[in-house]
Order: sequence, then structure tokens, then C-alpha cells
Amino acid sequence: MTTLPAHYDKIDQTLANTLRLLAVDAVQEANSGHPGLPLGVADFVSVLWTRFLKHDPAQPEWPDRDRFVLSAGHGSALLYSLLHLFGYPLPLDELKRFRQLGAITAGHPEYDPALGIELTTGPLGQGISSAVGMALAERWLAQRFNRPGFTLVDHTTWVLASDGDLMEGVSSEAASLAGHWGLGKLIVLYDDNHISIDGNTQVSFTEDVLQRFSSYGWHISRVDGHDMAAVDTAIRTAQAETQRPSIIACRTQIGFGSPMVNTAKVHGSPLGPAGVRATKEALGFPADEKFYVPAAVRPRIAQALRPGAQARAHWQAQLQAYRQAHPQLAAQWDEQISGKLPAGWQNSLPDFSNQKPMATRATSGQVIAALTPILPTLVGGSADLSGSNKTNPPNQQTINRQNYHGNYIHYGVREHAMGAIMNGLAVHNLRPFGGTFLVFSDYLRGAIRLAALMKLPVIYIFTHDSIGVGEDGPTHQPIEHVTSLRLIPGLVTLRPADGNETAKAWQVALERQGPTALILTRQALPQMTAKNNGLHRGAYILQDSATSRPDIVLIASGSEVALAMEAAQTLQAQNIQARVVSMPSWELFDAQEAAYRAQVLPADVPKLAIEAGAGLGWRRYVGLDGAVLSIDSFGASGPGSAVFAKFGFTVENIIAMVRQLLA
Ligand SMILES: Cc1ncc(C[n+]2csc(CCOP(=O)(O)OP(=O)(O)O)c2C)c(N)n1
Repeated sequence: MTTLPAHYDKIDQTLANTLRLLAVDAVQEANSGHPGLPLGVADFVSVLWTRFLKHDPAQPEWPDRDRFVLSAGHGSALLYSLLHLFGYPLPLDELKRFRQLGAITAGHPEYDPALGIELTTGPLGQGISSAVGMALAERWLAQRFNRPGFTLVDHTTWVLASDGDLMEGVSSEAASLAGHWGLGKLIVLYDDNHISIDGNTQVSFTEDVLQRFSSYGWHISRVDGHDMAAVDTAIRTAQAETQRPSIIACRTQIGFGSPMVNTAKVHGSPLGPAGVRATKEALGFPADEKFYVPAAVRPRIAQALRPGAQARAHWQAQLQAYRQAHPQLAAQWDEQISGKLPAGWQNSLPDFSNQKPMATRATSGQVIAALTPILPTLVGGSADLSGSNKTNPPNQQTINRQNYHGNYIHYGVREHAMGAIMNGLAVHNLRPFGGTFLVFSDYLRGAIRLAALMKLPVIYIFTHDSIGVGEDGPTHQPIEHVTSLRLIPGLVTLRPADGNETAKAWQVALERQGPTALILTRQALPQMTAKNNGLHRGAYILQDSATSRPDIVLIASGSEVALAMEAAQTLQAQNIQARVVSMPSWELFDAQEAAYRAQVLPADVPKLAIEAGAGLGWRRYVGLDGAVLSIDSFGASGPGSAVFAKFGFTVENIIAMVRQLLA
């Protein structure tokens, strides 16, 4: 935005020191937090925020702003200090209440764009990896909406990453993809301070990080992170590189200016009153002032914000002209920004009634095929299992460096990066879904948890959902996985029983503001449910007993629903009246009113739950007097039907269990 050569003077240094000491005071006030990173990075971060970052705190959510991702979320005191100083709605009082209950200045913030928090992650590696998704989404949006003379989307995704971020495997997976995709508008500022919690990084991190990134296809550079003019030049060079993502290793001293400089201790320990004093004195600030902002700093910030405000005003004028020139695209733009799906999209969901038996992964594939043409923001993908997960729609447009505006991503065998990248796509209002085998859901669990915490509407397609996968054996047979996904607050886990439940599951997932896991079978299942089924209530009576009061309630999910239906028929022939409840989702059922729950699962009727997975938790639905047919060991290698039989998932065993319950 400014012309070369950059001139940095005393006021820039004062601004950086102001940031340092605001963060130090916040940490000291809380007597908790991480002063080392803010003290270390303040110089190069001020260069970014005063000379390069395109943003306008008057309109924090302006769509074409640059994004600043604090991947090393432990440096949150720095982010809050920046947001406060630059005029985001973060008053000084909130900085003073750093890490206190109810304050907006939480220890590790997550996602709050109205406040200027684009995406910040506590779990190291996640932020930089999601930033790859954000930078990909930026290119996707640019190709979709930019037209000659109109550049609606053209912004940079900046990341502040630490050693820990780059040690975590997920960042390697994501960086590999970023290089492959040639994301030139992704720029990582790496706080290369050679220190992590255990001490000098020599104890465990001795590779040549930049060479690694170079081999991923990144543009690399190295700079003294305390030399503002050098940082300025390095950033300009990175900006000029449009075909490759850039990483700038900024060599810094953790805890700069404090008595604990260059030690691991300063990473996460408040400086203490004497340390705070000494630091203020060393940096030339009044030692007795707290949260001190020198008068000259504010006008410098106001000046720094001017280009961003102008860019935003220019952008808005451009949007008005775009509305005239491209009214249809402008309407789609509005839809994109609001995150809404086109009205009536649900009408395109297929009806599987009376169709042949199919695996739910296959019916899910048919839903994807039906929705892809009408939902422009639906972007699928798989971690190298497209054919198995049935995630790829017909005529898919693969996203690559020649074509960013596609609808399908080949993530390669990189489940964790897939999860993190989908989070990044979701913050740009794309509707990502990604597949792998359920048994590998653990590989992306870190990203799933963050999607839930941030309420991002990501859809996971987890297929091959039980011992039904058969011959691949116990390493490929999920046991504890559905149960463990149900434990994540805010994640809805859906295990549909057939095609119509699968279609409804997709509807629920797309209408949610939060992540959803679709748990799907490899093996074929009969079509049993109506198009208008009760999946959205979590559990519903699929088939009731002939008598008004059943003798037994069979509760099942997914592939076991068909088994329960078969068992109910046999039981009836033996004069035992069974009700079959399909229970695709605990979370949705638990959210129903008590009367509905009691109606579906009457307290005074014995119950048997059937699920080909861990039994933990089912007792709350069957009660202490009920029974659970589950699997609480690893599976076995053999044909799927034989493995089911070995673990008791047969009509005969269900009848025996019911008879025992009723005895
Ligand atoms: C996935 C994950 N593992 C562990 C931690 C705990 N942790 C926080 S910071 C950190 C390492 C600190 O080193 P570095 O990333 O270099 O940051 P710096 O000390 O330089 O600020 C660790 C292990 C974490 N936040 N996330």
C-alpha cells in the first residue's frame, strides 16, 4: 500500500513496545497467560498491521478484508492488544479482564469475526492448516465472482505460526496441499525463536524448516524479526510472489525486552511485578504506568488504518457498480455472504422409497449427485477414498491450481489436514464435506473438535461404519468411534438406516449451524423408511407393535435397524409384540421434549438397544433393566455377515436376548 523504501522511525518502535506492554500488563493482571510470544513478535507483527494488513475496524466483517490467523493462540494477549489499539470493539476494560470468566478476552480465542478474531487456535497446527482452507476459499470466491473490471475478492490470508505449529504433523499435511495448489495469497510469518516449552528447540526440532517448505513448493525467506525495515522488505517480496504460498522465518527473541528473554520460562509465566518493571524500563516506558498508550501512538494507528478504510470504501462502490453490471451474480454474492442456501433446495432430495437395497454410502452419493447442481457452495472431497466414500459427484470439477472454482478436493491421504482445511472453507461460507473411513475419524478429531467449538457447519462422511466391513479386519472395523464422536459437544452424529434416512440426514446437516458426522455403511441395506421420516427428531417409532402396548422396544441405529425389523417380525410370530425405534442420533433425540421421548421410549416397557459398536452410553435409553447388544472388543477378519454373526448380531440372538429380558 505504501511505496518503497519503507521508513521506520521511533514511533513505529514505540507502537510495537506499546503492544508488548499491553500484553504484558494483561498477563500480569490475570497472573496467567503467555508474555513470551507477544514480546517476541511485536516488531514484525506491527509491521504487518501498520503497513500491510488490509482491514477496517469500522467494518470488521467487510468480506474482502485480509485475514489474520493467530495459529499460535497462546499469544492471544497480543491479538487482544492489537484489536484494542486498532479500534476493534474491544475496550481496555476487557483487556484488563484477560482470561476472566465472562470476558471476551478468553485464554485462547476461537472465532469471532465481528471482534476481529478471524480464527485463532489453541491446539497448535490447526490455525495454519485452516488458513490453507481460507486461502483456497479466497481463490475459489475470486474465480467465481471476479469479472473483468470487477475484483470483488482479492485478499491475503496472513498467519502467525510458532515452532509448535510447524512441529505438528497437521501443518505439514496442509502446507503440502497449499504448495500443490499454489496459494500465492497465503503468507505465513513464522516466529522462529528457537524456544518451546521444553527449552531450546535443539532438543527435538532440528530439521531445516524452510527447506521443507521449499520442497512443498513454497516461497521461503528468512529475516531478523526485530528489524522492521527488513521485515517490510521480506513481506513485499512475499506479496510479489503470486504463484506460491510464502513463509517468512522471522528470527526473534522470545520475551524480548524482559529479564527472561530467550528462556522457555517466559513462554507461559507472567513476568511478576519486578519483571514487568524491568521490562518497561528496558523498553523506555514509565515503569509505574499500567496499560499505557503513549499519545503519539494513536495518530500513527489512525494513519495506518486509512488505506484499509479507503480500500473498503472503494470496494463498496465497486459492489454497487457490480450490482448493475452483473445483477444475477450479485444476487449469488449476497447469498454467499449471508451463508444461506437457495430457497427450496430440499425439494431436490431424492426419494428412495421402494428402491432396491443400497449401502447408505451409496445413497449418500446419490444425494450429493442431486444436490451438487443446485448448491453452488457445496465443496466435497475425500482423503483418497473418493470411490469408497462415494463423495465425488458426477461431472465433478476438481479444484487445482488451474481451476480453483471446482467442487471437489482430492485431499490425498491427509485426514487431519482435510478436517482443518474444511474449517477454513467454512469460515468463508463454503459448505464443505469430506470423507474417510469411520475408523480413521480419530485422525481428524482435533479439527472436528474445533469445528464444534466454533460452530462451523462442516459435514464428515464417515463410511465403512462397523464390523460389517468384514475382511479388512479389526484395524478397519470401527468399534468405539461412533460413541466417541457422540462425546464431542456440538457435533451431531447421524447413523441413518437406509436411503430416506440418509437424505434426511443430509438435510439436517445442511440446515445446521455446526458440524455433523454422517455414519454410513459399506454394505447394502433394505429401504424401510418413508421420505418424510423422523430422523430429525433423533429417534422415532419406525414400526409399532400391533397391540397398543408393546412387550419390548427394540432400539437400533444404522445397519442394525433392518435387523431389528426382521427380529420384530419373528417375535410377532412367537406372540411377542415389538416396537422398533430407529435411533440415528442421540444428540437430536436428547434435544426433544420429555413427552416425546417418553412416548417413543416408554418407561415401563423393557428395551433392547442394538448397535454394532461400543455399548457405553446406551444404558441411558434402555435403563438398568434393559439390555444392550453391542461390541466391546476389537472385531475380527472375515466376511461381513460372518463377523456380524460371530458378535451376536443375528435374529436368533436378538430373540434370545428378548426372551431373557421378558423372563
Ligand atoms: C496440539 C498442542 N499440543 C500442545 C500444546 C501445548 N503448548 C502450548 S504452546 C507449546 C509450545 C510452545 O512453543 P512454540 O510453539 O515455539 O511457542 P513459543 O514458546 O515460541 O511462544 C505447547 C507444547 C498445544 N497448545 N497444542
